[in-house]
Amino acid sequence: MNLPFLRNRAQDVGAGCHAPPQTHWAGLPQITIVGNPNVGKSALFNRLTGSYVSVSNYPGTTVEVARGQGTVNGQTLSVVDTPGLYSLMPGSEEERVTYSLLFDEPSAAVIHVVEARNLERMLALAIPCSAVPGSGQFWMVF
Ligand SMILES: Nc1nc2c(ncn2[C@@H]2O[C@H](COP(=O)(O)OP(=O)(O)OP(=O)(O)O)[C@@H](O)[C@H]2O)c(=O)[nH]1
Ligand SMILES: [Mg+2]
Repeated sequence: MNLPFLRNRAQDVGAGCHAPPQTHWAGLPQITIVGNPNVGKSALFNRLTGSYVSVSNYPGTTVEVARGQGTVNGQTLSVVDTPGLYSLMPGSEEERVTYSLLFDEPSAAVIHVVEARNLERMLALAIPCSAVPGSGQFWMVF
């Protein structure tokens, strides 16, 4: 995962790499990380925030929202990691958590993490996620 335009806040301010990521960073523009289960959302979250949430090669690792703070192009942002989902028609509790967050908390940017090997399956989520009402930019990260 190569994101040269992103700087880790841990490098900026010396935040602890194991700081709990649950604080709500009220008032900051929010970027919300979404995608299918097991595609690397939490790995990206950890990279952006310098926090640590569980990463494992097993779908359904993240079952609740994690929040942290990161810096993108010099701007401090609230970064949110979400449970994986297959569609915006929630069928499980984890999917409902992500669905509610997307619609209840408009994001400055939604980051859709996709696995390049399974693009066709991943892209089914891209169109609805890029069109969430109230959200700003839509980025896709491979
Ligand atoms: N090859 C490769 N593997 C990665 C990358 N990022 C994460 N992984 C691996 O992908 C697996 C899933 O990573 P997670 O970050 O837990 O994925 P997730 O999307 O948060 O998964 P859920 O919380 O279960 O939805 C782990 O085994 C990671 O080590 C990447 O950029 N490249
Ligand atoms: Mg996860």
